[in-house]
Amino acid sequence: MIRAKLVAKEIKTQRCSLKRISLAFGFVLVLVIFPFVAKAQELENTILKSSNPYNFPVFPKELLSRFENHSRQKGNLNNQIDPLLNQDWGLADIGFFDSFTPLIQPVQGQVLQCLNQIVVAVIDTGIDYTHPELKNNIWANVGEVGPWTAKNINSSTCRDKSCNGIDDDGNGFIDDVAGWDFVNNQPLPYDTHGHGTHIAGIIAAEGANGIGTTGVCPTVSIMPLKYYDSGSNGMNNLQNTVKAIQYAVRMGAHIINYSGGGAESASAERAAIEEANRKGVLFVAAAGNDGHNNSISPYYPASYPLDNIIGVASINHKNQLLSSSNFGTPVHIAAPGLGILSTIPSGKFGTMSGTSQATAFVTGAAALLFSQIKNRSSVDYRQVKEWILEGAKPLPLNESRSLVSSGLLSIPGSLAQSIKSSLITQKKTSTPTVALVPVGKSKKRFQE
Ligand SMILES: [Ca+2]
Ligand SMILES: [Ca+2]
Ligand SMILES: [Ca+2]
Repeated sequence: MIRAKLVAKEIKTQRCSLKRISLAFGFVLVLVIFPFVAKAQELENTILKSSNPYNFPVFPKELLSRFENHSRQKGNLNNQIDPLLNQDWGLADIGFFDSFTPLIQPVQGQVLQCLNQIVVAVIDTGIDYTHPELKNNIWANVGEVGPWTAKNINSSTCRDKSCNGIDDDGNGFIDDVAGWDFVNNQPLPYDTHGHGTHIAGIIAAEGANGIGTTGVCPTVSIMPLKYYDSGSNGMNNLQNTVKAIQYAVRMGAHIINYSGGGAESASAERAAIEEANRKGVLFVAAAGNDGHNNSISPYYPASYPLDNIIGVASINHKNQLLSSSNFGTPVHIAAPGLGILSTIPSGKFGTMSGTSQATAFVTGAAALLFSQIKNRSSVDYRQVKEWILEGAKPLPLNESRSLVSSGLLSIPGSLAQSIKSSLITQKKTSTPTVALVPVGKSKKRFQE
């Protein structure tokens, strides 16, 4: 109750309306750019509706069977080219193809892998967990899976903890088998907006499966946490944000990706991120899409002075800051954020723009770096944040504005930092080799 009171107190400010405007602005960008979607590949994806009152899809059968087996076997690449990869200028810009991909022959004789044990909480509009690029990378709450039999065997058709209406792991959430929908307070965090699915794809779209594109860390686990709904008011969005952060920390996320925010701080939100800090959880946050200097006009949560936060600005394909992107020294790093191709609900692909997309690139890079650490129990986010910031590339100097405190996200740069540390595992192994169409030679050049 104290938490609700604290949150309510903060709501007296303009924070909440700003928070809504910020995300609404992102949605406008989506609408403007959505004609590109017509060029994108569409996939058949039959969605089975469950019996929940919101008519959200049930979890895919493959997902549930994987849960039941308690097996997280992933990374079995079927070695097919992802057909939209050459449209993904953001991956090329951050040097993804130079140093890490399960798809191409390693440049430096070593192959880096993303681990499904690394969990990234995506606190957003939900995720289309049925999307063929994402369904194999959805986090599993092992405390809510496994055989279950009702005392009266005829009283229920459910035979699994995921559907028994019981909070089997005692975390306060019933049947939260794959995250939680804080908007509707139920266990199917489905995305009816599109934003969260897009973010999840940038981080973890499955690689080398012959579909769409690939995420920066294509086998990492994504924990879907739905906090935002365009029909909800700002107070609810903020309260749901706090609950989602607390859930992510409690359930063992290593990284939290958050694209929302506003001009006013909220003590409950800050406290939740401080708790994440104490637990060693990295919090990657969008710098905001207002085009202002965060040194003068802070944007929260990105601007809380907590050392587990990485604030992210957005750039175009010329490495110039977007006019819509917030900037200034409280912002740590910049990443691609214009016309970014990724997954959208119902098995589709499309482009979206903003600091949200840039944030997801940094989160993917953090997941990649976490995956390389030999002994994660002795290393936390501080090391990963240091590698990312110290490995950044310089941004163009002709900008009149003070940009960000480090520079542009660079996968090779951050990996070079990590290798120096001797905390990572370097592997030499033979790997699948697939010829890619170099991004620079693609006829489908990105157009601003
Ligand atoms: Ca539970
Ligand atoms: Ca249950
Ligand atoms: Ca793919």
